[in-house]
Amino acid sequence: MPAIHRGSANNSPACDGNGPAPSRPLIFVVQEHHARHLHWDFRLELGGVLKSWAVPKGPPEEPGIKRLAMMVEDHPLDYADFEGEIPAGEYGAGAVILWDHGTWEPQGEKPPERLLEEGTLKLRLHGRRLQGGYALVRMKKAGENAWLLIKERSG
Ligand SMILES: [Mn+2]
Repeated sequence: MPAIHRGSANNSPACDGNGPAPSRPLIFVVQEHHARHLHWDFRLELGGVLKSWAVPKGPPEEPGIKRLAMMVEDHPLDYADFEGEIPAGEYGAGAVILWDHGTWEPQGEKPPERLLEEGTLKLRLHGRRLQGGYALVRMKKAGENAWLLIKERSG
């Protein structure tokens, strides 16, 4: 078993137990998905996966607008640059178009994983289309998976 060094010469930030944070910015993508019902898949890199929401009307671009966002299963990170045709007969069959991509920053003092568990995550997006302050807020009365994706008025 390898020794774990905790010497005082180690000035790196305290480990929070969630593994090392990536040394590059976190990525986000939005994929326009022409499945049986057109929707946009909003995906945020977090904890080595893409946390994912299906947004039937697309992510808001104007301040103050809220859109229903249904949380779906995590996707692997390497799905972030997928574009193309999901074959007929497979789940989600139809064209997938990369609608936006960029980086994002969680806001707030607590780890973003915890904020998601609690049901309110504020973030800043740096994409080609989506820019500035957003919030993801779980709708408690509408079922476990229903969230709102909100473009905030300030920034
Ligand atoms: Mn989809």
